[in-house]
Amino acid sequence: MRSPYAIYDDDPPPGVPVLDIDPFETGYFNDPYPAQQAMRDAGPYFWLSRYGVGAVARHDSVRAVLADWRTYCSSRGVGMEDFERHGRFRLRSLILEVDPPEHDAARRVLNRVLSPAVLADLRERFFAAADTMIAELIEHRRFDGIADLARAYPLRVFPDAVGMGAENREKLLPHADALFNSFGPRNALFQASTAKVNFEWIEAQGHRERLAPGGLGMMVHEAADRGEIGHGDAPMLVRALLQAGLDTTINSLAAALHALARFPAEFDRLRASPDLAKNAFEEAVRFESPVQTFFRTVTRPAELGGLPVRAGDKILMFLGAANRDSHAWDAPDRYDIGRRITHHVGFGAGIHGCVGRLLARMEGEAVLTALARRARRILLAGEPVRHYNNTIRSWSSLPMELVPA
Ligand code: HEM
Ligand code: OVM
Repeated sequence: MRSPYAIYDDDPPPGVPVLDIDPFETGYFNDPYPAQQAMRDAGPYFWLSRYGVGAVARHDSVRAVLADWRTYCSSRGVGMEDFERHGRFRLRSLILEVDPPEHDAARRVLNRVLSPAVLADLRERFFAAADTMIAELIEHRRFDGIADLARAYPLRVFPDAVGMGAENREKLLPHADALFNSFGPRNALFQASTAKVNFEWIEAQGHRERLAPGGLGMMVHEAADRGEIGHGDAPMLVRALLQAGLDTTINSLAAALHALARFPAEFDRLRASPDLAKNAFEEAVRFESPVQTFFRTVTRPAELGGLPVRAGDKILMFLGAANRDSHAWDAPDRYDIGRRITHHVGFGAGIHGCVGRLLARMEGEAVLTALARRARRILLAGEPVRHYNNTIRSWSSLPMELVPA
């Protein structure tokens, strides 16, 4: 069956298995795991007939696509739409939606702006804010893991780190929701979320006069002063930080809280060794894969696991399915904070692999370290409520209780 939101009607190349799964509807979001197993079982490459696009879900296939940017490009968009055939939803990202050589300069600048040396200066503030927030929540005992922690903590530290003005920070959230919906089909989720936002607002937040001195945003402008990127490019790279840096960390913190509550033995391990906080966060990114999918566009004929790949086709990469592939992990459906997880693809991989991952990990380490020190138990105190998004695996509510240590 074709989706009413399909924008391609191509048949698959010969021999490529066909699946009738819709990975952008609420039934899938509620429980994607059986469908992800079927996708991995189908083969190294398969076709999603509802949308007329190719897809990869096995760990080795997803890594192969991520590693080969010449064949699987980003410059025609990393959502379902092909920039060469369709209108564009917003101004092109100068880092996410470009290939080398255009990608190189922007990436070099953001690598430096989000480098260990820069983040070291933010570390104390990030850890102090997390500790204060957890101490307050423990006094309340019961709270909402999303509104009061997973969302509140990044909103407290991240816009400050970028140097954004004090007003309207919460407006970043509906903008991120709309953007991450826009990578999928133009379905009801997309329509409802984009009706609420105006992308000129977030573009304006990247302008120099809005940014505080010493922040990550101003560092992007200073790189333009040194000629490393054009002056016109700086606001757009600040936009990239604001668009990519909040919803992702919110939902990975949510994933970590949910997993630690569901796997109490893992929380006990974390309490016994708070230095596992960093790995516990990383494992939550593997386990839940807050960024579930991105597309690529095929630039030239190729093959994946012996199956033919046709130039011009779109390919959907299931990062979440790859992160639970039993060929890559022992007991992939187990949240295990001691696991060696260097090969997960929750942050992508290759030239577009997440440039903000050190900052994300610092937030995760700060929150989980504070929890490990101050809480004896972390419990679900009610039914979690999902928030649906075409790209992000998300919660709108996570009722929790913290028992003091
Ligand atoms: C790229 C996930 C946090 C900024 C990516 C990609 C993924 C990802 C999967 C690859 C996109 C692709 O291959 O097309 C995540 C997750 C995060 C996170 C799961 C939180 C746990 C952040 C933060 C920032 C950020 C905090 C900014 C401070 C970016 C940017 C790119 C990117 C700018 C594009 C990089 C490029 O194209 O070279 N992220 N991200 N991300 N991320 Fe993150
Ligand atoms: C960007 C951007 C936006 C959203 C996500 C992202 C995960 C990058 O505007 O460059 O990477």
